[in-house]
Amino acid sequence: MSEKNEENDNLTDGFHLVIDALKLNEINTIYNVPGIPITDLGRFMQHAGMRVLSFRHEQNAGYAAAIAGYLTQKPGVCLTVSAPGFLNGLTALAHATTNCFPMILISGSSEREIVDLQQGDYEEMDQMAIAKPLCKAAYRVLHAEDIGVGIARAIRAALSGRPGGVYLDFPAKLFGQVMDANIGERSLIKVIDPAPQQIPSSVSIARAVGVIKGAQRPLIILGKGAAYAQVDEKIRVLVEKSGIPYLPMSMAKGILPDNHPQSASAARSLVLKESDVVLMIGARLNWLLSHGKGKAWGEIPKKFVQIDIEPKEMDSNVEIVAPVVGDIASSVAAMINAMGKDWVSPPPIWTDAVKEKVESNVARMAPRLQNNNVPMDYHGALGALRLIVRENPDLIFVNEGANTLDFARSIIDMYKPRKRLDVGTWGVMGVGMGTAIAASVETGSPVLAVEGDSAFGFSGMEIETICRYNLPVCVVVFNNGGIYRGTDQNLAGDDVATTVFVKDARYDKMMEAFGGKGYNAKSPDELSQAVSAALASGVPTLVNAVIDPEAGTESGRIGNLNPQSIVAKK
Ligand code: OXT
Ligand code: ADP
Ligand code: MG
Repeated sequence: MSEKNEENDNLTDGFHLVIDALKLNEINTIYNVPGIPITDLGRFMQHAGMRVLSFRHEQNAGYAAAIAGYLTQKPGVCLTVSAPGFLNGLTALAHATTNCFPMILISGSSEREIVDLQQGDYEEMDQMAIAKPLCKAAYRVLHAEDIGVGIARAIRAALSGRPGGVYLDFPAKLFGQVMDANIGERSLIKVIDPAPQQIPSSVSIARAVGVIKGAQRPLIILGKGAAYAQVDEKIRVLVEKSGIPYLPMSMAKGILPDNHPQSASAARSLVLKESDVVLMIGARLNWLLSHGKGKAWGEIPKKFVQIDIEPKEMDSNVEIVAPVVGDIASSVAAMINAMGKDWVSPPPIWTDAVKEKVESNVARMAPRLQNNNVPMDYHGALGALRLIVRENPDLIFVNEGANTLDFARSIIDMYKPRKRLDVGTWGVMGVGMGTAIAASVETGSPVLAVEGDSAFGFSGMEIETICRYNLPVCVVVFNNGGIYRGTDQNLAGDDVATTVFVKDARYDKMMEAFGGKGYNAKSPDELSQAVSAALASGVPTLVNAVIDPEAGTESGRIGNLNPQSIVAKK
């Protein structure tokens, strides 16, 4: 049991029951911003040996919790105060749910009696009603004896089936409620088997293998669900045994090393267009895959096979001819079995065509990555970082921005699973520092966060948090002076254009303000030296990488999603 006042040894209260319930379920790290009514909870948690990381803004604490869930397969917990703190954390809860990351947002709240009568309590808000549509499940606990149940339900809801975000509402009064310590202890629940195996039916496996066997130009797409599942070896065996080219989605890069001979990353357009059978593993046919139809997928009719734990995902955009509903570990193992000993690899005419395209795209890009231009362009800067990541395959690469994101995704090869963490399904700017902090805290690995200057601004104040906990995080700000570019002009007034920032800003000085090390890099060589020194130092660092303000394009590679105005074209 956690520490309590000795005089009240036979009593416990809401504060301590929350702590004991979390610890019983091996949740020992909390991402929070303190305040009424949860300040003491954080203090008691620290007393009880939990790691409580305090952030400067709840949204960043929430993004940290979300990615912690992804990395550990345990729900990451974000703890906030009521109404405004809760709302600040809510974006991250929705982000976790959207990305299928297990997370629990615990928020203190005002008194029910006053909230429900709308009598204007301190930070009054019906938080649970607001959270409900944005998460997998939402629960409120009113009585201390129900804390164990509330936390158990939250853990199970976050982890079982398709993982996601859960909201737990703890009204202020709950924390002070007192009860007999023994009864309290007995009320706690250790969740047994929170993410049970979901074995796919043998019929579905036979159907899936049959469809793939008949393919002339098969393709495997690996998504971040496959990375989350932590069955990297099984996936390697499936891919290699099948002989089928595979395309990793952004955060699935590294499940197999990006230099794997079957990787079709550098032939993305070709394999989407030319394939005839596509096996999706833990990836959804959402906007990132053009919904499985249209120009990106070309003229050749496709047959989609999909492995996913969520039955409702099937047929969400196009027909899935062979749905395999099951967890990835069980499904991939069953597929390998069903492929048998005499599996024949796809025709070389297909695999050779993919390889040729990969080689020609890689060769075309190679010289651009070696340029030492000043000011730097994206290729020169990322060409330098690419080598550093290759030499340090264990570092975690955090990435956000538009051009900074899109160029890095294709240029920086990943060699190990779950090492690339980025903006996810929604393309959210602001995940950067929370993600970097949690990645460091949860894994102990060094972190390299490559950030557009706009993207960095969303969570930049958390570099104080990075310094406070002395985390080995190196932030590289790709400073092109704006969103997409730093060259836009407002032709109609004195204000600068909407996408443009202060010129020649020195983000490295921000890091120095909090005791970290700052570097300013104007060329790829300087960038390489700065990042190498920064990583070697093992302390918080920030490199201001001066990027040509003209180098980017509007919205990076997704400019096609911008609506066009006929009026503006006049
Ligand atoms: O096959 P083809 O020929 O097509 O070529 C492909 C690959 O085969 C090839 N390739 C390679 N070639 C050679 N070698 C190698 N190794 C190799 N690997 C691949 O390269 C191409 C491209 O490959 P890729 O990337 O796989 O393919 P593609 O077609 O790009 O993939 C499609 C997608 C959709 C899967 C992919 O594009 C993708 O994942 N996109 C994600 C995009 C995304 O999420 N963007 C972020 C949002 S943008 C925008 O919304 C921004 N905002 C608004 C905003 C947001 N987002 N959030 C919030 C809270 N508020 C506001 C803002 C404010 S971005 C932004 C800030 C931007 O400014 P910054 O300063 O931060 O950043 P800068 O732009 O740098 O200034
Ligand atoms: P990406 O963006 O990389 O394509 P998505 O987030 O769209 O990936 O898809 C991930 C998918 O993985 C979701 O549909 C989710 O239900 C599924 N998933 C997550 N974990 C598992 C698992 N253990 N077994 C099977 N499917 C899973
Ligand atoms: Mg920028």
